[in-house]
Amino acid sequence: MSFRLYTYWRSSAAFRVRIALNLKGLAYESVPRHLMRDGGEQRSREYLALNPQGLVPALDHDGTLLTQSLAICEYLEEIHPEPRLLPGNAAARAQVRSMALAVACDIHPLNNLRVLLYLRGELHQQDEAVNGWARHWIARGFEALEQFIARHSADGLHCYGSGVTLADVFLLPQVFNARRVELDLAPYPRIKAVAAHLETLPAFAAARPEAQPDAE
Ligand SMILES: N[C@@H](CCC(=O)N[C@@H](CS)C(=O)NCC(=O)O)C(=O)O
Repeated sequence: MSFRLYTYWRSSAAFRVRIALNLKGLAYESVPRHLMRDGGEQRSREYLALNPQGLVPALDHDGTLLTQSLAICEYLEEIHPEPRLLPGNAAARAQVRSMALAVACDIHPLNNLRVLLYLRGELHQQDEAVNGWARHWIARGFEALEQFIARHSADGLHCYGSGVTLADVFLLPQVFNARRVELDLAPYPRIKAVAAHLETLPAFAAARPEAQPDAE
């Protein structure tokens, strides 16, 4: 069984998959694609042939190519169920997915590189306005996630219950993005407490951007 992960050290979507692979104890080869160099290696003809969306991550598992971080994480959960990242109960699973999707569908896409480049380029916005945009949409998402954690966390250290789930796998990379744009996290004490705990876990620590072979 061999895994090749098309990744970029700062990509929060690739960060999610790195965490999931680490949690499952699945070794993988990193295949970095630099998102800025030469106009973005994710837009090269060779990479678009793998992922027509021109986004990282993509995971090659023994010749099967998978894209979209949530689909990849759920695939890993299905082929390698332990440790479980989705609860056994249908309602609980939906609630965990709901938190992961709040990040993947509602927060992150508005702050993705190509969106920020469009704001800077075609819409002629300055860095401060672009960073303000990123902070605004992360803050809106975090306000809701703070309430979800209040509702679902059993220990204040995890988004859901008292163990790691896909909600945590998706939250921590978004917290890294929030720090990058200097969002004040003080209004989100529950998110801060969960993130502080997750950062102590080896699977999360090994997946962080600075620990990647292509980190600059
Ligand atoms: N929904 C996708 C998002 C993937 C994505 O947006 N990846 C970013 C890096 S975090 C990317 O490749 N951006 C390149 C670009 O915007 O050109 C997923 O979850 O995999």
